[in-house]
Amino acid sequence: MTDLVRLERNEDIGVIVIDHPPVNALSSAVRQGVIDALETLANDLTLKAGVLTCATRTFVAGADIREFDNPPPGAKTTNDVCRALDQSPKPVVAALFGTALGGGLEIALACHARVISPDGAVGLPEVKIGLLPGAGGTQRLPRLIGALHALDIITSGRHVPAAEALKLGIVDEIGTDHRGLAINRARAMAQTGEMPRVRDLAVPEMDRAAFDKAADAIRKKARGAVAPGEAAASVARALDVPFDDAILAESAAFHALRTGPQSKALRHIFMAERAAGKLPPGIAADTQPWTIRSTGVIGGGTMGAGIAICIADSGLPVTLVEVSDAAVEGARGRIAAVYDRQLKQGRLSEAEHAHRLSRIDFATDVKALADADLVIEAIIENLEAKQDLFRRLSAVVRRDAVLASNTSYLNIELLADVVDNPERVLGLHFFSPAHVMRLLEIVRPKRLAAAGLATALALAKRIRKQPVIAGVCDGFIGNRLFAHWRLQTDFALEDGALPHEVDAALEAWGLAMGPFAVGDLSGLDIGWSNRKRLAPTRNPAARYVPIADWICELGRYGQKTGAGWYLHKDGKREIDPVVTALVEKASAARGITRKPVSAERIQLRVLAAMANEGAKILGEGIASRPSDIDVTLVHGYGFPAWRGGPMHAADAVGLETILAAVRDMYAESGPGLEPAPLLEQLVATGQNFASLNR
Ligand code: 3H9
Repeated sequence: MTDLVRLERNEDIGVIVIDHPPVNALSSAVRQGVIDALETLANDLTLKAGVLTCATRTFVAGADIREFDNPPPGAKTTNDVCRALDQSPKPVVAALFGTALGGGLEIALACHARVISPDGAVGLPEVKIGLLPGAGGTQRLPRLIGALHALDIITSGRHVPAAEALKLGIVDEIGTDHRGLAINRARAMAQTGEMPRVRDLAVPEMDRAAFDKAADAIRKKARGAVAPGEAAASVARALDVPFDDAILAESAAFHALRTGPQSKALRHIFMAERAAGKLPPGIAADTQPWTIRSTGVIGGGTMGAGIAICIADSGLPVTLVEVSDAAVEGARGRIAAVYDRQLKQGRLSEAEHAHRLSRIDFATDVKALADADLVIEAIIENLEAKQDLFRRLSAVVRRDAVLASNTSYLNIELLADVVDNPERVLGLHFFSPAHVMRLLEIVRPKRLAAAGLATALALAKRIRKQPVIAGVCDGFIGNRLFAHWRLQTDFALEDGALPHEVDAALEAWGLAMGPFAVGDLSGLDIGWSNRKRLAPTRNPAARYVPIADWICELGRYGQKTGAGWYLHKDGKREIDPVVTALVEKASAARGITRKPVSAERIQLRVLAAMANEGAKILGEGIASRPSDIDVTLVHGYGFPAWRGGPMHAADAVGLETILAAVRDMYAESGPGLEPAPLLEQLVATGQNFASLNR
């Protein structure tokens, strides 16, 4: 046995305890330890049966992700652990609690029975890191609960709560004393000689056509991600191939995914998410956050209402302040609409619906926030208006109350300037819809106290957001990169592509929806006014169509008619011929012949422009590490997670290629696209962005 696994004795039952904090990941040493403990259990005549459980806060949360890049040679595999359980001469019962995930659930499925604590959950989340369950999960789960349920759990990667796990038959019993229950069950099984092995069960009868249809739908929904389709194919083998052959095929598929680019990118995002949630270098890791018990939100528009919902969902009370009774009613209606929909969809119980609504109070005077520990403003995006509000707030709230702005662009230093005690002022930039989008940019003015930053990180965790810390600049991390992304898609139109071709190129690359289709949804008129703000800065001496002209024309057309780029027919979109006609008219008026632009060029230029701006953001210290930029774009802007974010994707393409594309774009378009000094330096020294992650 290793230090990480011990065998405790409860009379005639051997309790194997994995003790590998923080989440009891199945590292090679743990796998060896469990195999050794099973051998001791088998050989010890005083022991009649075994229990497999863990110390600390959770059952095994999966294989150790940190070993995936360089697996220790010759180490025992998780399949070896499952095989040892299958071959055990004595029954072994898994005592689950916390989250039994991935390889953790797989070893539990190889046990002879499973019990779970009421607040526990199980799951096979491997697809989320670009893998499939590689230790029998795709074979044992269908045998236990049927192939259709297994397909859902494995390809969604969702956590299955204890009660559902019992209903489905993944576990045999629920109880608060999971260890005691498992010991009793193991003893009873030893007495009856009952030792059911999941591998020996036949997959329950099912409608094969329904399964194939579901598997097809999963492949289509994956948008370029390979793991869900591979996982579905592996589950299908449970229906078609003998167990041992299917296990070999599952293992081969797992290793192919593990060494492939998508899983590497998704593992990078997994680690990046956790790094982004920690205090940055230069701040003591043990800095204590201030306590947040009561909160206020000012402004009850779409953003303010969404933010209030996030806070109420987390169990904290919130007072929402609006300017008038009528505006309060508007905010109340927006919030009720969200909760009513969740109730109707069965995502909230009647009681929870009432609780959440009861946590939100409304007021029309900021004086209602006199006792708040944290206030987030979400009023109009206007510096003077926000400064005026912060001045008024400063006179009302406690001196130690945190004051946050939800601005997406404005200089938060200028808000800190107008309040008493500027060390408590910061940005909390939520994304729309705030109660859905996971990203929270925490914007850190220079004077912000370390404890203020710790408070923002603690709040993010509490309201289940993915935090990323950004410095103060126009657009912070996300919008600054996004502006470059959008600019390149506009330039692609000038170069000769049509909106649907740009959308298709980026959707083929993995984006959920191309930028013009997104504009279509938000309305061409809105797209138009945004674009005026981000007016293309292309070199006026260049030979291109000043795109703003015809975009404005289209904007006017959209405003007049409510039309977009596309016509929507039978769920399919088709470019509106008016759009093509306008583009051609604008080009002809300038004597320009439009030429096709390849999808590859659009994809490379969009990526290169983002990576270049990302390098500038790093050089200026706005982001602490490239991986923070990746997390921002993945969680706030629909960048495909399986590409690992723009900085990881740029590394994958090769920084030399990226820099060459940036130089070309700069030559054509001029200011704004200067190659970033950091990018040039990385290329010159043969390094990549990953080398800067810490
Ligand atoms: C797998 O099992 C393959 C199998 O099929 C076998 C095939 C042969 N490994 O998230 P947290 C660390 S694939 C290593 O902040 P929470 C994490 O990095 C795996 N480390 O806590 C962090 O470290 P640090 C399938 C791991 O309470 C610390 O634990 N399993 C692993 O918010 C705390 O994590 C998964 O994909 C790991 N597997 O959430 C599950 N997991 O403190 C992935 C966590 O240094 N894990 N760490 O930053 C999770 O979903 C969440 O971490 C969990 C806890 C829900 C468990």
